Amino acid sequence: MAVKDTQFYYDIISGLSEFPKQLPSKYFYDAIGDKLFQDIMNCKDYYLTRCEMEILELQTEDIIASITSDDYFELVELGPGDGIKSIKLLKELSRQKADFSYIPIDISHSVIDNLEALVSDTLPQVKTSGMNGDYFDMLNQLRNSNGARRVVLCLGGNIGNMTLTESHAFCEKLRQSLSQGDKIIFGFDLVKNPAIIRKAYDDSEGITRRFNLNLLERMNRELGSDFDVTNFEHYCNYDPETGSCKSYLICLEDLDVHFQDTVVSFRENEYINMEISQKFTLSQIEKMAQHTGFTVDRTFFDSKKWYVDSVWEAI
Ligand code: AVI
Repeated sequence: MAVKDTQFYYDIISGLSEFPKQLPSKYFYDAIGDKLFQDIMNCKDYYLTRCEMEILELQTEDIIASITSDDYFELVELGPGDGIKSIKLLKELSRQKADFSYIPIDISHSVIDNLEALVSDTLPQVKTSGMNGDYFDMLNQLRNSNGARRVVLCLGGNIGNMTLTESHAFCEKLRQSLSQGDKIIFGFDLVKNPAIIRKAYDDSEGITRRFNLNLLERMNRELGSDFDVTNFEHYCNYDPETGSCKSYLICLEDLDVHFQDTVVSFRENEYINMEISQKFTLSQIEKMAQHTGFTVDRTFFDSKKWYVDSVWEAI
């Protein structure tokens, strides 16, 4: 397929034609971006992963108790990543001999293949069948297949990468794909000291900076553009009034970037909107559940109360 006919090219050119310019953060994750994101998760300034791991490790039994009953259920994970978090729940479920199947859903074939291999190596007794594609298409397919009760995992704080309006719409759509009594476990990063949040997205090792710049390099690799990344600087700002942490790339001088015959012009100090990482209060979480057809069953905090895994039930 010609580069110009790809969704990637279309989304990039559309985003760079807007004012202010923006790039969809889902494109951060090529092979290099995946590796950089792993490094972010392991770096000392990025606390989200450690907080959620602590919750899943220390409160596994209570979490499992909040989602299981005697009936068979499907544990559906949206965007499972390397599965390292969900494996903790799978281990406990299988220790308790729970009657369930694990269904990870991701747009990426390699994520699903790797995860299926990992689960069959470490927990061969867990019935796993991954699905490739759009979350909602796959959830609707499942709903129409056997009517089993469903527990959906949305871990990692990924919901924060949407604006509040988008996350609200996402939860409404999720509710439409579920049935009464189905559950979700949502990971939310909470509001906290602004300096701690800002540091997580502007880490002292410069990994997040490289993660953002990698998207420009990815465009050069895959779309044949000629970004000189030394002309761009990573900038991030956390606004305690709105709870949103936004990252930008700032262009340091007037310049033209070529995508074959298409030219995108940048002015000195012009910014590209790269990513939003929304932080939540407990009452925002409660209201979002209420307004989208759910009730909050349980809230599991880490020891610092920086992050929650919130268990919702569809009503
Ligand atoms: C995937 N997501 C929850 C991360 C976050 O915290 O917003 C993505 C990220 N971007 C920069 N650092 C981490």
